[in-house]
Amino acid sequence: MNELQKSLILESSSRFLIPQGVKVSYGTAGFREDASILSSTVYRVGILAALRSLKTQSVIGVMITASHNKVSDNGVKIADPSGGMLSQDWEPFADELANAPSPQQLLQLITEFVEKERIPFDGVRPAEILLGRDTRPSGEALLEAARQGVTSIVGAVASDMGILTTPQLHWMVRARNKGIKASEQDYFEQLSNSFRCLMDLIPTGQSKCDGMNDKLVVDGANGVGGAKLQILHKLLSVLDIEVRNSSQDEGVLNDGVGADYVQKEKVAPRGFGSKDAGIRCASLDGDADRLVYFSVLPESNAPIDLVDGDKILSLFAVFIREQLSFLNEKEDIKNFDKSRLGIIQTAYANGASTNYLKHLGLEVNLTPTGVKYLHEKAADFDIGIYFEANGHGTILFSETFIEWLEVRSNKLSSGSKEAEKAALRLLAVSKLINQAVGDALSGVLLVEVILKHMGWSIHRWNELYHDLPSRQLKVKVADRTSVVTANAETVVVRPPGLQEAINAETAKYTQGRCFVRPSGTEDVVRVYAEASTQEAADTLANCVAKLVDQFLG
Ligand code: G16
Repeated sequence: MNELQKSLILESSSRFLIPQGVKVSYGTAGFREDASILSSTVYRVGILAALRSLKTQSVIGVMITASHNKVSDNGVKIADPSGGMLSQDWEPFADELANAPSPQQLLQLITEFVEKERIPFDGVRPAEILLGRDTRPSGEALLEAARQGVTSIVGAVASDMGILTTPQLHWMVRARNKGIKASEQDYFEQLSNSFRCLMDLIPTGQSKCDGMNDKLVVDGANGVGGAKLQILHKLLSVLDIEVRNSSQDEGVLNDGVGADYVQKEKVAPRGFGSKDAGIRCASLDGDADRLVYFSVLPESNAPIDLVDGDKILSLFAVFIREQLSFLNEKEDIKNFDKSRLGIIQTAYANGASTNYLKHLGLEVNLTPTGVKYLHEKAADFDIGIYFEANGHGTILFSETFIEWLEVRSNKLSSGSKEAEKAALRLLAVSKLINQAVGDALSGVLLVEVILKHMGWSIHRWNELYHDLPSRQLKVKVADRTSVVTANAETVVVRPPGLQEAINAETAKYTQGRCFVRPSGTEDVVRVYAEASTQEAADTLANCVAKLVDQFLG
């Protein structure tokens, strides 16, 4: 780095000093805090993104969002060249950078890192960063902080892509790096075109769901997703979608609405009630990277039948498996090896879903919470389907498998019609479902077309298996980082004795399962419990929450 570069960093970072006593950490999905203390963090992430862009010689994304968190929070996520989350080996640097106490120490850290990573500064393609934000009021100022961070690296270009869903920004980064058209309009066109293609491939006589109102009502969490879905909807005349709780409405972001609320509390979001009984409903989260479905029961307090991420995964798995079986019927495709289709879940996956998927003969893998872990594991397969129970997930297709499908779909046209259609369907799914990150908008379209393909109502879908009763709780503790877990978060290794106490409690319950882990997005320890009855799951969760409090309170 030359002297001009160094003085530029010193000068701009002096405008973004860290508030006294603030220490931030890179969590499950980047940095998240109360928005009022975040500008120095976001500014520094801007620098990091520009360095990452120079290192990879690719376009990088910075998304200002705190997703499912409350409206006064905000956060920042980085999209790597593939469109996925920032490579994990850069996370420690992100932590150090965000916490460097003074501009001089920040500069020293950057200088050392640039040398260690051999980040090229001269005679190379300049850094290029796409910036996006959700609808939070703090977003505009934080985006400006990110822009100033990016442009403190000489020659770096920051493009403000405006208000977007998180998955749209990840999609754009991926598209730009693949050299394909990457505007928001291109995103909508790719989704709507591949959706139409799948609709055209629905078997005749199957296009009406059995005994089901065809309308879908979507809760937009008062966030960015509702308005974007309305734009997408205009391109898709075949779908009957009503959006409620969109950002144009009066409600507060994620307050009594949204996928996180619906999935954790298992109740209808604001604006939904017994009048909606029997209608297929879905809920997005604040930045539209999560999706759950539900149907409201006729009782007056509007309880719901929840169709969570595990069931979306199961629906996708059934459909993909069916297409693979059509392909496998052809003699010349027998050279599939069995590991092509992989399923990825976390410990939050309902035990009944894991049993169901294994019963289908599928390979189920467990990773820690966080899309970054699930996505990485899914990339080991030709088709990797990953979902968290909270509704965050997608289907990844390997490049080689796509190429293989393209060749086969051409060859097959003279042979088996079913195999040809199956190849075309899989190709369309690979274009519809976001290959960069979980995306509620593409998820809605894929669920809708698969339900039509199967001729299934939401009730038929929900009957794939019956969830074991479960309960999730949050416990406020003095220092959540004192909980350390292992084995994909199923075992507590610190503080000593806590796991033994959890085991003793869990053993009292039929089909009991329980684990605890520190959240990476909120200042809490999360408790998850499962048992044969709701009462037992609630009691187990409450007892273990008390144990957490005793050990850490
Ligand atoms: C983020 C991550 C998800 C994770 C969720 C909760 O979601 O992307 O993978 O499941 O946080 O994480 P934790 O339990 O550590 O708080 P989002 O939708 O908030 O970005």
